Amino acid sequence: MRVDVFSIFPEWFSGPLDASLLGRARVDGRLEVRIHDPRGFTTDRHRSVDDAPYGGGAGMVMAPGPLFDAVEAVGPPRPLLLLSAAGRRFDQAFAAELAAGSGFSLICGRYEGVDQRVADHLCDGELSIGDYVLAGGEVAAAVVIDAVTRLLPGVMGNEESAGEESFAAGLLEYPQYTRPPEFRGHAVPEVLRSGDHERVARWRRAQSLHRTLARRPDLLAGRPLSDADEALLREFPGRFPPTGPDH
Ligand code: JCQ
Repeated sequence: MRVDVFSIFPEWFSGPLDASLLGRARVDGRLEVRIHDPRGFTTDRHRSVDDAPYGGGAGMVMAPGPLFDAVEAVGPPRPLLLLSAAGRRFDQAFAAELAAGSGFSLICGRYEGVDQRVADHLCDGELSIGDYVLAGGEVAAAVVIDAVTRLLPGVMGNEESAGEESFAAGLLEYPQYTRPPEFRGHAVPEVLRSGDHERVARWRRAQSLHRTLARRPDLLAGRPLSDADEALLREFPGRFPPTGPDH
């Protein structure tokens, strides 16, 4: 998987891309990320990448020239996507689409925005990671690269987890526990220590369903539960437990 990123803060990526899963994927040759600085494609004495907005108003706008020049010089893999709160919402389905291809590219905006001609005549689309405003697209680019990379073949150490996730696709995860069996008076649910793997699997799915119904009913909207899932909720009627600090 090849990912090209256009950012005026290329040094920002050295931490996120070197650590943990992304760092290992790159060392293993499953992911290649190239960061390009549009400033390197400026021609003026001050190497400016931004300018005042036409029509007036506060702040600065990223100029089209350096971004067009950088993209045309590099020939990055497509689709080329602009990170922007005005874009199509990034989700797991789109992460899977990108992971199924051989590469994609991202443009990180900064300042008050990016000249509209970049979105209209250079990029293939605009991508949002959520309804909040970021100081720049770098954080959003790291989110997209992370979500795509963990879907690449051979990247996750545990290949089983991918299949388990698809079984529970569209539901929230069930709660996980590890040792000790009792911590500050709070016990691990008995079923998880029972050794009954079939019952554990049913309990986990019931917990995923309870959690999703309570916290993210929008994920189930329009799709009624199957008879089997209704039966699981009757077998394990406990609502997802309330959480809160002990103090
Ligand atoms: C992405 N949700 C929020 C920052 C300007 C396109 O112009 C700009 C883009 C950004 C970064 O993107 C976001 C964002 N998803 O803010 C400034």
